[in-house]
Amino acid sequence: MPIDQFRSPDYFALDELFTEEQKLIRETVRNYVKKEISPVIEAYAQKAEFPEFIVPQLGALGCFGPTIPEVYGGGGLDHISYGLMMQELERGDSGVRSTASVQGSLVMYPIFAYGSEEQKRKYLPKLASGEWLGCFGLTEPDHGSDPGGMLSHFSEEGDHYILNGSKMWISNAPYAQVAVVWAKDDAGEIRGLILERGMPGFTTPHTTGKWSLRASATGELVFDNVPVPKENLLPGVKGLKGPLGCLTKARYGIAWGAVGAAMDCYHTALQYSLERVQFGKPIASFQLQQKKLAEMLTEITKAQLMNWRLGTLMDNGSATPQQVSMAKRNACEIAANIAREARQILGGMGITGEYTVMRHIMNLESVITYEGTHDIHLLITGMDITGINAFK
Ligand code: TGC
Ligand code: FAD
Repeated sequence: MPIDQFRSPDYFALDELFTEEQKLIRETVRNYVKKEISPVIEAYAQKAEFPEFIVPQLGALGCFGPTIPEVYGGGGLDHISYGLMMQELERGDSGVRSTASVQGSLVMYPIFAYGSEEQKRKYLPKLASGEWLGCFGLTEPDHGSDPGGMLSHFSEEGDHYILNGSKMWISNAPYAQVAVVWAKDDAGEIRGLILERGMPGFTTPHTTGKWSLRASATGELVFDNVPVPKENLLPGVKGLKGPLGCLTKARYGIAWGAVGAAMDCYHTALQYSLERVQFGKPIASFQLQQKKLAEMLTEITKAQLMNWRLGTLMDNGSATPQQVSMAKRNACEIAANIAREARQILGGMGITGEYTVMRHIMNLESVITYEGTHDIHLLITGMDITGINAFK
């Protein structure tokens, strides 16, 4: 792959809205991606291998739990900084951002928001540093968009619970030491449990054959009469709002991340179109190619502005989950469209691993589906504006 010479499009001078600290954080993660991720990620994706070496590196960089307070090993940062980190990681590869999203928003966040003080002290620092990798088990074979119907179940037995059931499509699962798992108790209430690798009856089979997110490890979680100590129950939440609250945090990160992938595709297509000569001229001089590039930049700019505003709302505590759904859905849609247009600008070269675009296209097929599908986020917006639930 050519050397990563990414330059960020900033057509509406958004940099003026970021603090010096936010810009420094962005540059640090961008430089990390250029140095450590871009040179090797295509090979990992081609081999469908998880680059395990990134876990301690992302921890050292502060990409795990950037908004969690420092006392628990987090970064104590604002949401714009968190968003910029996710943007830069996904600019490199959606799978790398996925690793960070799951660890920070879906494993550390529920332990921070719903966990006991002992649980926070035991798990958060090791997860923040990347000493431990975590995963989040909500989706089941028969319950994806409708997680409220989950079948995983636990019952009390003496000083512990016995957990049975299974989860599928779980990012990080094959490598995780810790799993935050959502299951129903005897009263049918959804609760969160912290599982650790090595608990009897707990296995994490690897999911193979993916054409998307190939550099991210995906697996199942299988619970066969797993004894879970009672102190591993998250005491602070009951019901579907527990996992959905974590998803709001993670979907926000995806809104920024998908724009990062779009920015990379735009940058690649612009450079290529200026260098590639056909009919005696750079292809950038043809109106059809300029239309593609101009529309890409317009959509990136709109999405950047939406993310920035959403970040400020997250920081003042007034962002709604529905606003997050709109931003996640919009970012995934524009990124998927931009990636496809960029691939066309690259002609035949666009399908090769010489360039990042085809990998982004394939990755975005997962990003547009996980953490709530494109349809589900549209229905969330529809319900918010009409007051009518069209899910059921
Ligand atoms: P519903 O009755 O609407 O809601 C149940 C309770 O939850 C509350 N709530 C939320 N709370 C916080 N944040 C949100 N985003 C929330 N959305 C809803 C709601 O107020 C209610 O609270 P309460 O107090 O009344 O009990 O639930 P429903 O069963 O009708 O389902 C609604 C629906 C379809 C929107 C929801 O279930 C949904 O979002 N489905 C999509 C499932 C999903 O996103 N799964 C993601 C799995 S994890 C994943 O994909 C990780 S990939 C990570 C990576 O690799 O990057
Ligand atoms: P389904 O829910 O079966 O949906 C199939 C289609 O039906 C979709 O187009 C959907 O939009 C549509 N549909 C469903 N309901 C409705 C409705 N009411 N109205 C209109 N259309 C509807 N999950 C985790 O818990 N943890 C993870 O770490 C995780 N990582 C993932 C990693 C990858 C690579 C992938 C692909 C998935 C991951 N997921 C994870 C699962 C992901 O969240 C689900 O795939 C997603 O929520 C959709 O569920 P489903 O695949 O069962 O599709």
